[in-house]
Amino acid sequence: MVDDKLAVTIMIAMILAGGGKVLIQLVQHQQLKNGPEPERSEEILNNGPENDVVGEVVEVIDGDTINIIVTDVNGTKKGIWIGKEDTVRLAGGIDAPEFYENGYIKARDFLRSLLPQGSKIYLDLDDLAKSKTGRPYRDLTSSERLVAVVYVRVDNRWANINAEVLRWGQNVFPNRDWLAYTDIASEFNPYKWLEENHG
Ligand SMILES: [Ca+2]
Ligand SMILES: [Ca+2]
Repeated sequence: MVDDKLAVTIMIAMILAGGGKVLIQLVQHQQLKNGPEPERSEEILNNGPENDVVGEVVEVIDGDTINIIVTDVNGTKKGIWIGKEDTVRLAGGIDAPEFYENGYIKARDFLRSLLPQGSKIYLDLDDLAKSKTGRPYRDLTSSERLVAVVYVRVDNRWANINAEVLRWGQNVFPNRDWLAYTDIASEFNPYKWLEENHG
């Protein structure tokens, strides 16, 4: 009873302080930590694709990397925390241009147009990805970014952002090798994304 009152007081204080949705979710998450497994959100239960993580776009870094804030995680996926920022690398071996390469700005801006700041996104984590230190779903760089297919809901359909980037890239910069990392283990097949009528 006392704990409940305290939690409510903290939440009200945070709302008053303009702490925002994420902090409230953090508090709620803390409360659940010692209790039973929290119920999954509607999006994760009622999935189209495999929704392992729900999040919001904080920033598009370049044509294949984004920063997100995690708002929900499928409980079986370890090492990802609600309320924390994480970096996501588009899975499937996709490689957009680096800042010193031709097409960098255009590729970055294309991804920004698909994922404006605050966009709600759904991640299908790459179950075969593993960092050098053994963390699952993460890439081989020292920043150990999450590797995933990013989905957004457009009306009633799921848009696969990885597929959109790959198709756009091959179309606009056909001389670039957009699939530079297909030798790294992945559960996804990017060549399928290039087939006609892929959703
Ligand atoms: Ca790149
Ligand atoms: Ca997966």
